[in-house]
Amino acid sequence: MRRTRRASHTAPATGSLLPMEDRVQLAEGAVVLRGFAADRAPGLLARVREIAATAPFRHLETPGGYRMSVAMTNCGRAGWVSDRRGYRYEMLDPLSGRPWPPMPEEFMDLAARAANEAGLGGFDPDVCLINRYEPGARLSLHQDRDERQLGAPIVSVSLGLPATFLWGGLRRSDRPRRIVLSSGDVVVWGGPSRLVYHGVAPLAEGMHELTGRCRINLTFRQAF
Ligand code: MD3
Ligand code: FE
Repeated sequence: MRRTRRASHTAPATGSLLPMEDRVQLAEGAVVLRGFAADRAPGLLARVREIAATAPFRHLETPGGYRMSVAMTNCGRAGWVSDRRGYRYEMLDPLSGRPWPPMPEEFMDLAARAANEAGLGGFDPDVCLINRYEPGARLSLHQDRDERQLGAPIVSVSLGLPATFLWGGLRRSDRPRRIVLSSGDVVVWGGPSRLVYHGVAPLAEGMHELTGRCRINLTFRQAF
């Protein structure tokens, strides 16, 4: 049933400057803001490069012993990590033993404005997980439930090469819908959509003027 429902357009929150056709409601609590971060993309990517100079992108190991094809780093109060012992948030970067780089002002500002635009005020993320996809990299279906604040939304920002996002239901067996996310697209996942299974199909080969041969995804979370 869920997967046959069509995306619809919703009325913007008061004060919205976003045209109606650029706001697509996928489900209750899940809103795509097409191009919301497009004009800010170069600045955001400059901050990503600075973060990665201190906390480099790395391919984490899953608890089952596989190397993730997506490379990851973090900024903010803590960072999401995976290794043979499991998934968790860590205050210190295991590579350096030092705190993760602080969350840049531009990141906080964008995440809060996007949540507001989706009608969810008061979003106060403390973690930003940064994913880097090169052609072939993928993320298999999963739920994000390592955060203590499951009532808070997750805000995701896509930069660089487009990706096919897989968006399932509350059970792993629910067949996912496919949605292309392009550079500058922002998605807010809150309410009942917060715990849906989701993933990313293998990234197609390509070249983007801002990132070259890769896609960067920022996910803002309230983990504590
Ligand atoms: C829906 N990242 O980092 S962003 C992740 O494109 C992750 O890198 C993907 O899934 C990426 O965990 C997808 C969109 C997204 C992120 C988190 C969600 C959708 C979500 C959490 C709950 C529901
Ligand atoms: Fe996720």
